[in-house]
Amino acid sequence: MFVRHYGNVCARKARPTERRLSMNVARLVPGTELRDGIDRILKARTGALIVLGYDEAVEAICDGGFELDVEFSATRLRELSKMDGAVVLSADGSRIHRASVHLVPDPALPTGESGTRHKAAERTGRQTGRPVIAVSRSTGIVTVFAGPDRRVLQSSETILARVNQALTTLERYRTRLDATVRRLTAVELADVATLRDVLTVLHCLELVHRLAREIAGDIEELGVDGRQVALQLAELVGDTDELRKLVVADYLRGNATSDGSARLDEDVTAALHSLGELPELALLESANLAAPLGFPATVAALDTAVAPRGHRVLAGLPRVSRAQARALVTAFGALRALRDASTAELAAVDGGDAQLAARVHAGLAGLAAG
Ligand code: 3AT
Ligand code: 3AT
Ligand code: MN
Repeated sequence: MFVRHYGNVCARKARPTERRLSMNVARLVPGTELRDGIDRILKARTGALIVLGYDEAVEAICDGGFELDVEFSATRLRELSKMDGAVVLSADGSRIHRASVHLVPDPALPTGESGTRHKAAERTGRQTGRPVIAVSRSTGIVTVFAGPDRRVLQSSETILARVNQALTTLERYRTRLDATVRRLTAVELADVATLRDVLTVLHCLELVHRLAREIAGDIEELGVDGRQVALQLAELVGDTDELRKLVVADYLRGNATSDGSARLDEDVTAALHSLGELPELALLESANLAAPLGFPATVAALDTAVAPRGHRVLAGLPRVSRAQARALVTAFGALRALRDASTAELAAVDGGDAQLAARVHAGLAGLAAG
């Protein structure tokens, strides 16, 4: 049974702690003053220890140094980092509070670091929960510590290389998706769609969706350096999020969803959520995508004949609004019925009129003709 297989895979699903630091990294992306300051420190090869936030918990472990309370600037940070010790900034990085501080965190706190700067950074991050940035003088590696998390800040070149590779993969997924969608339309109009056809499309959509989300995370980290790739991502993703909803709305099986009722939106959202929860490995077996749609997750069920409600095909027709498409699906219940309807029957639908009926009629006939 797939269910057991799925359960096993589930246990292995783990999010690396790296991702959880994204909030803090937002202040450090290229284009921000703080990142500019870090880049200058890297060029000057002085190394640095920077605490983001000056509250009682931080103050309690600050020894010596001097108070500044001046506005932050990249050059000031660089000059202050030439001295021994840490620089303490406000939480938003807009002010420099203290410099040349010796940090004295609880030595009992665990640390996997060996150098004194990095030990102090990790322990200070743990003790205060504040992000602490260690710029290594010897290796040029920038590490951010916060609470139990640790993350290495990557250069834009490194991230861009990864993003570009992922975009190439996404392009491949997208090409395959488009082909499977065309095939789905063809079998839908020929009344020969099977669950397999639907799941093949959903599988491609899920791959696109997941990879796109991963890329988006990287792009966020690129700050101003990510503008170009952000455009590329948007173009490749296109309207696939809408497409996911439409495919699920077309085939979701359940009592409340046989028409275009308001409950459908909730049920579609829930189904998409379940799809999103499937572990990466479960996606390899299309049958595993059946359960969120309300079908049995078995290989045998893949050959089940299915018929779409018509949401997706109607959405693809020119000048048919969402509301009109909804009303049509509610009235006819299935794409087949819509296609067999006369223009007079189509026009009689809520919010419909002769022009809309003619457009839908001609549109469906055109699609069926290929
Ligand atoms: P220099 O005059 O720069 O040699 P300093 O007193 O300014 O000495 P630094 O803060 O520059 O000292 O630290 C230099 C190195 O000394 C860094 C670290 O490897 C070592 N060090 C500093 N404090 C400790 C300590 N508490 N335990 C072990 N090693 C330490
Ligand atoms: P590098 O990779 O060499 O930059 P590290 O972790 O090996 O860092 P070091 O022992 O070489 O650290 O110390 C380098 C400097 O870090 C010395 C001092 O300016 C600063 N530093 C070390 N410990 C502290 C501390 N507890 N508070 C403030 N500054 C510190
Ligand atoms: Mn060192």
